[in-house]
Amino acid sequence: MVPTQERSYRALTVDTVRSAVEQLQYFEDVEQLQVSEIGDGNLNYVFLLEEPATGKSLIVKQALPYAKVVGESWPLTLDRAKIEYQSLQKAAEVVPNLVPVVYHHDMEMAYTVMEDLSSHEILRSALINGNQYPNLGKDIGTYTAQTLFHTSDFYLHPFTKKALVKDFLNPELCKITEDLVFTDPFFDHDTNEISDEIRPFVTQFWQDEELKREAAKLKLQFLTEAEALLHGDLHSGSIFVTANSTKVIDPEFAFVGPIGFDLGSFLANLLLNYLSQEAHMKEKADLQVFRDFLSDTWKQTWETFATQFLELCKTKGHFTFSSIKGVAEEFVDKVWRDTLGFAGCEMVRRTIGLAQVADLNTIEDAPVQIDLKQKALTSGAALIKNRNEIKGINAFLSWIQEL
Ligand code: SR1
Ligand code: MG
Repeated sequence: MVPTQERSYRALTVDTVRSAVEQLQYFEDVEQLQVSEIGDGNLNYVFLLEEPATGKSLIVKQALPYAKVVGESWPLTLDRAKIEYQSLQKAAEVVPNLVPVVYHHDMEMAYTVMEDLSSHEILRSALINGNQYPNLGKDIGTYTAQTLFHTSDFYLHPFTKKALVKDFLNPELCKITEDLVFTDPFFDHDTNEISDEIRPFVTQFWQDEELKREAAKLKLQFLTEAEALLHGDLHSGSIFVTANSTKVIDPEFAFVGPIGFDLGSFLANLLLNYLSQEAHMKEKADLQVFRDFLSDTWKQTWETFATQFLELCKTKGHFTFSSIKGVAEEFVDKVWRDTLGFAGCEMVRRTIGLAQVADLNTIEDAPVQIDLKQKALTSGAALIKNRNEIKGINAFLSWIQEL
């Protein structure tokens, strides 16, 4: 039997995408829409549909049956579009102001119609340009605390929790992370992208047995610890910002996993930007101010997450032991250690693995870029190996000063 997906799926084009919004009766005249494909991610098509007469606009995001970043030789499940849609819906139950509004999802065609966030900027480019967002830490701390608590065993009935695990198995996208984050960058694998100039350093890096042992432990945690429904890919390319708005997008890697993975992904991308600013910021005084902003952002993220998560355990928790002193607190301490370790893995993968970051790769001065990539690898490895020794946010902020 032909699976439903294959029976009716067609890739949309700028000419056919109007059909995706016709039935919504959102626009006055779909024939008058201006359409452009604006996707710059690794996996999907993203169409922007604009109606000049009314000033209205929408986004149609469609999954392709392969990974766009590599091409048709890397087939990839269309199920990820449904996972993303369901994950956005779940997040909207608890943080509606921190995710885009979703108008429609078509399972067979694997597309979702959602709010146009063109008024926002992607956080990665905004940070590279040196822009500051005072609410960012509080918003990401709130997003993580609320989405993760409400999908964890601290809140859900065990039957509901297990149904959630089943609904969000997402094996193919998890496998991408298992390979690209937790395996390939620690070995000489052909998915890695390593220039000749940095290869001798990386070859040494791969000799570190302790690093590999600790990375293996983190990989096993990712494979086995079903703590809460994660975003699954919370880097600075998955966050849209304005001066007073933050929107988390793109949760197609969502699955029930270890909470520290979301926080660690966010932290790693702040740290990569922190390092890269040595090249992007021309004035030393500006560099210090901007790095202080990044450190403050992480402090606010962590403190907001920890405070809200513990408060939720106290006020809304259904886990019998939550009322016992220290149970929730020790869990949050464990999340802290995991966050540092996962951040280290994400730093390593974004430096030498597949899908690297513009923060480092747009540095034009080659020796400076190599030097900063080496620093990123060393810092990532230090986080992986020392995650149990950096105890708490203040110790971490001192550690950053040494970078
Ligand atoms: C083949 S997908 C490569 C990367 O893009 C996504 O953003 C994820 O981070 C994934 O690992
Ligand atoms: Mg993405």
